[in-house]
Amino acid sequence: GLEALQLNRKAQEQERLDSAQRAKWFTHDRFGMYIHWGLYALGARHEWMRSREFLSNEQYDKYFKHFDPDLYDPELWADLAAEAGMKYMVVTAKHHEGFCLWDTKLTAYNAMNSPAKRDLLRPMLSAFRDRDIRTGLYYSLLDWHHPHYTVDVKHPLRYNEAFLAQSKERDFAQYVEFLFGQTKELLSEYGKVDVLFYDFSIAAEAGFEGKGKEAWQSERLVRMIRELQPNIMLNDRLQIAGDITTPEQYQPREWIKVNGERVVWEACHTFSGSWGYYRDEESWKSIDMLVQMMIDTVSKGGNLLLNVGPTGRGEFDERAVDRLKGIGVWMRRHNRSIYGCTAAPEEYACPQDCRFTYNPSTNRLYLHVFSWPFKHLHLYGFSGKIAYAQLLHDASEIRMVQGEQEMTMEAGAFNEGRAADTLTLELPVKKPN
Ligand code: FHN
Repeated sequence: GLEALQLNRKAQEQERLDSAQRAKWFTHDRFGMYIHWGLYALGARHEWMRSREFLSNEQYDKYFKHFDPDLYDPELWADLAAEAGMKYMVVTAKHHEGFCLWDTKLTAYNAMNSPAKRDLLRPMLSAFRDRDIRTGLYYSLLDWHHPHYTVDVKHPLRYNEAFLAQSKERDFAQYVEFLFGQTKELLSEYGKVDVLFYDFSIAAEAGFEGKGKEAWQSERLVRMIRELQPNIMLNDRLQIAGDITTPEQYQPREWIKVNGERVVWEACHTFSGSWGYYRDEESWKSIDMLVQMMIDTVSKGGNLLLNVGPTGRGEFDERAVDRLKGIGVWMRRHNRSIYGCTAAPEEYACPQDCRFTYNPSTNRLYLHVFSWPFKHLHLYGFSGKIAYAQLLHDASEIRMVQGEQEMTMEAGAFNEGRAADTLTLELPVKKPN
C-alpha cells in the first residue's frame, strides 16, 4: 500500500544518492581505456567473426588451441594507457565467444588450458593499478560456447539444423547460475574492481522466456554485486538502472537525460570500427578526431572509454600505439581541461566549431578551437557576458570587445596542441554550482 510505496521511494532516493557518491571519481577522471582481447584476436578479423562466419565449436577450437600470447606485456599496456592520460580501464574478462581470460573454476574454456597456461587477467589488473589506473571488467551476457546458453538470433549456429536438434535440452537457468558464479569469482578474487560492464542482453529478445532483466535475474544479480563490491560503477546493460548510461559508438548531441535528469554517461568508441583486433581494417580514426571526440564528450558532461584490441600475440599494434601517444601529446598540455571538467554553464553559448569544457571547482572555462589555424578567430555568439573575443594566433592577448566584464587568460594557457588549440580562460564570476 502507501507505506510500501513510500519505502520504495525512499530506497530509490537513497540509491540515487549512493550512485552520485560512487560516480565522483568517474566523472572526474573522464578518460578510460577499453580492452577487447580474446581468441578472436588470433582470428584478426573482428570479435564477432565466429557469429559472422557461423563457426562451430570444433572450427573455432583451433584459436583456443593456438592462443599463446608470447609477447604479452601488461606493464607496457599500462604504460601506454598512462601516457595517453587514461585514468581507468575496462577489459573483456569474457566476451561473447565464452573464452575466459582468468583462472575460472566454472569452465575449462579459459586461458589456463590454452597454450597461454596462465591467468592473463591478474597481472593486467595489477599492472594498471600500479600506475594508479582504476580497473574495470567487461562481462558478456551472451555466451556462444556455454552448453546451456540459449541459441539466440546471433548465435554462430543459429541455422545449423543438427546443432539446433541437439540443443533442445538447454537449460538457460543453469547458464544464469554460471553467470552468477563467474561474477562472484571476479568480484571476490581479483581485488577492488571499480567498473563492471555487462554487455547486452539479446537472449531476452530472442523469444527467450522472460524479457531482459527477468531472463538475467538482474535484480538478484545487482544485490549480489553490491554486497561484494558496494562502490563498483555498474553500467546499464542488465536492463535495470545502473550507475552509467552507455551509448555505443556515437556522440549524443547534448548531455544525455533520463526522465528529464542529466545522467552519468560514457561513450565507448574504437580506433577503427572493430573492438577486437582486425588486421585489415583501414578506417582508423586520426589523433585529431580522437582528441576532438574526447573534448566533445566532456563538453556534454560525459566520459570517453576508448578501445584497444590487442593482437593474438599480446601486443598493441603500432597504429594503436601511435594514437595513444598522439593523444598523450595533447593531454600533457591540456588535461586540466578534461579532468574534473564538465559542460559549461548553460548561459555560455559555444561558438561554431568550438567546444567548451568547464571546471566548476576552479571556475575555469576551456575554449577548444577545432577550426584553427584561422589567424584571427572572431568568436561570435558568446551569450550574456561576452559579446565578442578576438584570439590572436600567438595568444599574446585576448581582447574583449563590448564585453561587460573582462576575461583574464592564464599565462601560457594557449599553446599548440596537435588536434585542438585550447585556451584557458578564467571566468569573471563564480558560477553557482
Ligand atoms: O557486441 C558487442 C561488441 O562486440 C563490443 O563488445 C561492444 C563494446 O561495448 N558491445 C557490443 C555491441 O554493442
